[in-house]
Amino acid sequence: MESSILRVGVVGTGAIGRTHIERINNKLSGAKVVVCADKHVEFGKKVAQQYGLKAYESGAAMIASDEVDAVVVATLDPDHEEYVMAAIKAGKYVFCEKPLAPEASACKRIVEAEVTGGKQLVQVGFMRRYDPGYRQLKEAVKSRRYGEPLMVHCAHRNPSVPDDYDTPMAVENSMIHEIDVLRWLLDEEYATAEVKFPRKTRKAYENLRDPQIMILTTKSGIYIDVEAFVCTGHSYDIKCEVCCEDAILNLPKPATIEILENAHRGNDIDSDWSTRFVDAYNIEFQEWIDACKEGCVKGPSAWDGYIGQVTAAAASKARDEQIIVNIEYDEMPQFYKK
Ligand code: ISE
Repeated sequence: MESSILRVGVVGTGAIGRTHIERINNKLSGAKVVVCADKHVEFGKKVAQQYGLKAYESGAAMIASDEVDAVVVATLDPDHEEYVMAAIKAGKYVFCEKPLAPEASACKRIVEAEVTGGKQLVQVGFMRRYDPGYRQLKEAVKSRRYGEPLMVHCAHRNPSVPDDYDTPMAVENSMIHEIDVLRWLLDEEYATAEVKFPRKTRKAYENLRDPQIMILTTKSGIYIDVEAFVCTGHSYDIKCEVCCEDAILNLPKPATIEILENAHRGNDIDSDWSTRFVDAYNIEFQEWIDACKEGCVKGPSAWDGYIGQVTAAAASKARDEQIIVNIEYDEMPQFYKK
């Protein structure tokens, strides 16, 4: 496998699926998307034609086919489980967009199927772990050169969100990124979750409480606050400040030129996540391709996907009942211990 091309099948050809097809086929090395499938069969066929791929009418048939070495799942969230399970059954590496599945119980079924199958095959698309800035931050925290981390202050601000985005999605669709990346950054499990509602912005839809603040604590007592403000109307802005005993560590902003015009000094900033995290996506997929060819999974595992959903469920309960929820995880199977 090492020198040959990894043949990838993509199931789910919506916007994110198509960016993954373009990325793998035009920017990265060592793999090619050769086939695709979509529940909306005619749409899938159109996408296949546009990118010069073979279309399958069924995702399951595509995954089982000899034409595919590895699978990317980019369908709607409720369909992730079905296709990830099919890939495990076929013994193929599978990259599944976040979340692994909307319910923690479905993530648990995936974990159990993978453990029973005896080989780690699943990677979850938590791309922030690949952002060069978060990687620098992790190195700095891990070195303990600045003392123990005590508090983390984060912001997750979107200029706007689609009109089906509602109150639960702030945790389940947006802050799920912080839930994963902070656990990885601090190398610790969470203990409690709480969600507060500040005054609602006039820009939010009726079904959306915006902004929200999620408060997490870790087992060692680190205190984390994450502001999700998804209808700012002006910018995409991601912040992460780690207060350690001896220094404050800040997530670097992507570098852009400084512009002086009309008696104003400023910098262009990203207007959404697809440009802000483009390097993270490229690095994530290149490392996934390389690992598949080496015969292993190095990125966020099915277990990380399960932990993310258990934490999100606790934060959702905390939000709905306006209480502090203790977070309980199952014991990590030996299989995932590195
Ligand atoms: C979106 O689904 C993403 O995954 C983006 O990374 C995130 O910033 C945004 O808030 C979500 O809606």
